[in-house]
Amino acid sequence: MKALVLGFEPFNGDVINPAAEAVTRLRSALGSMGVSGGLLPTSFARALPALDAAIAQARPDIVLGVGLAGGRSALSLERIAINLDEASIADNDGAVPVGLPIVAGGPAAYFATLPLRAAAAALRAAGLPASISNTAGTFVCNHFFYGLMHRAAVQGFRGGFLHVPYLPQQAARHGGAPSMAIEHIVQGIEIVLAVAAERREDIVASEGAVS
Ligand code: PCA
Repeated sequence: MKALVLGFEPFNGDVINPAAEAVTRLRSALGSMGVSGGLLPTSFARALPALDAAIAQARPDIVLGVGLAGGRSALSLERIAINLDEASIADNDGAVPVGLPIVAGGPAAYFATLPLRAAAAALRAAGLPASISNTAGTFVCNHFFYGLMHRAAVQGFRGGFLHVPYLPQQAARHGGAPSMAIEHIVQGIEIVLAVAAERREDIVASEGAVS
């Protein structure tokens, strides 16, 4: 079993992104699962080509994208990626796409194929705030997540996306915003991977069956 974890670089003028910080701190193996990490440009044009290059190199069974959702208080397991780019800020190339499909003629949405409820339960059992989110937004993270699941459906690997809170040093600049220490974000990613290595997705087939 091989996992590939890709984290987004800083964006919107910030100099740090907890997602990028976390992927460089992951252990290279979790039990029998090999883990490789990589960075993603926060760019509508370049994020999916970077994904393709990383997949070609790592040949993963599981791909987890990680991005910042500033303002959220918990590790957010994203359930659904939608076929829409609708930016309200510029990406790192200055692009602000509005009302555009990600894959013309593609399905409206894809579900993550990781065991989200089991992962959320495991995160909470470890003392980490966690929730399942039903929107990854319509910026670069959703764009990447949709492209990831489109590829997963064709290529046969499993995929998902985790949004993480601000780091404390970022929250200090955004008065009152919630934050999470980098150690806890890293621990959370590793828990999600470990649960995903053990069990299949929990939508449809085993609805409600997390034990
Ligand atoms: N978060 C943004 C893009 C990059 C990132 O880390 C998002 O949620 O779309």
